Amino acid sequence: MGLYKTKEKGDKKYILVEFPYPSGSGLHVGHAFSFTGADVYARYWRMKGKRVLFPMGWDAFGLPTENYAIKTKRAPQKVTDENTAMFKRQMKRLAYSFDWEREINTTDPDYYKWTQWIFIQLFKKGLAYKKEMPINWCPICKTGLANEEVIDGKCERCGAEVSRRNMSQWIVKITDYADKLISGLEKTDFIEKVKKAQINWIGKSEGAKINFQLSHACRQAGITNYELETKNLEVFTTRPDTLYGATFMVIAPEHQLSLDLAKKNNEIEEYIVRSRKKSELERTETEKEKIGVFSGLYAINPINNKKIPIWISDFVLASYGTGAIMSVPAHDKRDYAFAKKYNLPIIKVVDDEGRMTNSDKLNGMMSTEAAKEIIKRLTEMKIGEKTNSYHLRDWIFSRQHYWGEPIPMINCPKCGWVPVDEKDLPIKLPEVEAYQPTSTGESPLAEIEEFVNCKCPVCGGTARRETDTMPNWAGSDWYFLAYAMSQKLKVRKSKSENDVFVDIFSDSREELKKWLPVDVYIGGDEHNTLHLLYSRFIVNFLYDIGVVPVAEPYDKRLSHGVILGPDNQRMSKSKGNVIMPEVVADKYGVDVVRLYLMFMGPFDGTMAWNEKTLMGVKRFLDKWEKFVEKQVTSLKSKVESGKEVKKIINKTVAGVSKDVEVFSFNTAVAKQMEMVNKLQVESRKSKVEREEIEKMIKMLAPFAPYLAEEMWGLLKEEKSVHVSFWPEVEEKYLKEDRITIPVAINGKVRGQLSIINYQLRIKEEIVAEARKMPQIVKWIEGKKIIKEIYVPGKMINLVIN
Ligand code: ANZ
Ligand code: ZN
Repeated sequence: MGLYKTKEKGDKKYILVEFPYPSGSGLHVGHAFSFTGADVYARYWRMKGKRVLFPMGWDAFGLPTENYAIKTKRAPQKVTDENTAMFKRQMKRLAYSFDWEREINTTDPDYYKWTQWIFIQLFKKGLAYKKEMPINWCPICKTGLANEEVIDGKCERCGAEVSRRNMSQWIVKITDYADKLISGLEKTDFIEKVKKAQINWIGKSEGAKINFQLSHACRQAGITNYELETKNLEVFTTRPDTLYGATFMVIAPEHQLSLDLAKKNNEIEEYIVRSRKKSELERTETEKEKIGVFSGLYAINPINNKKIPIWISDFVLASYGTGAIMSVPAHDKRDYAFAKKYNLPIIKVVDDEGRMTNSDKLNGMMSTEAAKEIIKRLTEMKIGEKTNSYHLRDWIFSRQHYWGEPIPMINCPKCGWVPVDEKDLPIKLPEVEAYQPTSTGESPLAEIEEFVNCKCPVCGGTARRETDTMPNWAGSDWYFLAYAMSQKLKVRKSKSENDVFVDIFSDSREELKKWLPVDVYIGGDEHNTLHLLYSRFIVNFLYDIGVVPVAEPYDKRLSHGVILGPDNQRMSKSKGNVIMPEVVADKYGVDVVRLYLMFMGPFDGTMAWNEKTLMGVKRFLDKWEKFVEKQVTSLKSKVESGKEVKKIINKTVAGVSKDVEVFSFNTAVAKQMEMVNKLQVESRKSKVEREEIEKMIKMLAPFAPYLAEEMWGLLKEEKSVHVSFWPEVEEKYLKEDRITIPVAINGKVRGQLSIINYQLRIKEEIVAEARKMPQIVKWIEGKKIIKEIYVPGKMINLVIN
């Protein structure tokens, strides 16, 4: 018992694998694949004497459980409890060596108390604010939908066309951390693909802001009576060098100027209404035809004082840059399409050599230089400056759903939005009768008066509680911190509810220092953008407010591969090609499942399930067992292995160690297969001594823990093989073998070839080396080689005519 409890001493190794969403259908083979890889890795380092932290928990808030609860009228917490119990049983069955004492669950109030606490800290630092934002709205279900619930623009539940609707939402200002989230990557050891995913998602563009004055002339032309809030138009451009080519401007339909104009202009108003229905993706697709309306206004291009028309079109997004652009149709595809459609002038300002043209005094200058020059001039005139823009958006943090963490905020008529007093955390989810959102799109919490009505923590007056809950990402933002602090979380739990508030983070300072950062984080490609970014942001933030000792939570990030069904298709219930690891384990045993998963291909590969290979793995385990059993029984008298046996085993230990350390589990298994084959031949001549048998068993232990333990038992060891130490490699057996063999032409010896490790090499390689020897080249040059004979380790004979 307690074999895998986290040790207190030694070098730390924090091995994290993404915690699952405990769905009703149980652990699937994708889980089993990544968990087995992580488990082999954890077991290996534990045997190497490291202080390994290898925890597991449940990311259990979210829609599938809520939808199931709505359908079956059961409490989501009950459903979650059942599902986690099933997952846990299945994980234990598959022999994953998690430290269950550190298990956490995001839906446990003692856990989400801290998810709420983190939100309050964000609010206190000005990083959470409330704002009207469009949400997906299903007019039939009368409910807001998460993006995941919108499939091809339709409601996942009823199939109705989803529209957009404005609702007041909590927004978290992740954009304040855009630069840090890019530069912080330098401190990490993520694989390149993951770093790229992070950088692309943040999408930093370097460019300039330029201010265009609205033309007075145009305002006199009949529209002066409009009370325009905007007197000038600021744009963001990545190409300030093309300013001479800006022949018109385009503003987003949601831009303040568009909204002002719409008050008096039906055409514009209609256009805005139509655009609202479209998704951003639809709006920005380059292939789609660009349609717009003329605003009736003109602006002045500050570089040449030319009057240019201002158009309204939805290919310009309100949420990026300034929501307005200067259009340079000669150098931008979308602008070009728009100019063609509406017959607007196109002026080329950079030639094919990258030199300026049609740009007055800048003509002939390289465009990169011109960009600097233009920014300099605009800055002097105080109408522009160098700036960056980020595609990353602030994070919409509100969900109008039941099954999530209540956002711990209170709206007071006198004080506005104020956070819940920290002493009152957690704000627990109240029990409700029905779990679907209300007809106004609010969460069902809005209908529970006892929940909603509260006292303002600042002035004591009557106030109303926020009824939105947090997004699914919130609980997984900091769970790896919770594992490290789990003992403290538990202590809190055992204390009475109205206990004084104790800041668990400062209470766990030592634990956090002891374990962070996570050394290796294993997860799926699908989480390489959002989850990784959100959790990195939260930890960066917690670091800034002095709560955690590191800014970057993860050192290495690794993505595991995907397992397809036997038909080479993605597994899905509808295709009927789903493999359940538990079912396979029932049939062939846990060790076979584990070893097969590790052997089937590279850890980051995409592989189809293959019953034949699985049977091959099973045969190997049988062979391995028979071999080891036989050797153990012949151990009665003291035996000593021959040198060849020692060489084979020590080389395998060296190879397997290296492979496991770089997550090359399939080759680590292949090496053990090859080892048994060689030993079967060798053992006819020589015995295998106890020490070497131990090595074999230990090497298999991380992969096939049951069989290894059983064979270990035959050796009458007192303690489990799983607390033994990983075998040492005896270097002397790793030395390269070098032999010299004669090379003959038509039977006559013409030279001597020296070969390294001949046992490990194939005929073709060795013959190729012989053919390159100068003494041999002079005999075979221009001749045809009819036959190549190689007697392994003995000689080569080339037959020519
Ligand atoms: C003039 C120009 C000339 C531009 C040229 C590009 C090429 P990225 O790289 O994505 O940052 N833009 C700016 N704000 C926009 C918005 N809210 N919606 C749609 N487009 C917007 O793109 C920046 C470029 O996209 C900006 O530079 C602007 O067009 C456009 F030859 O300005 B450019
Ligand atoms: Zn108040």
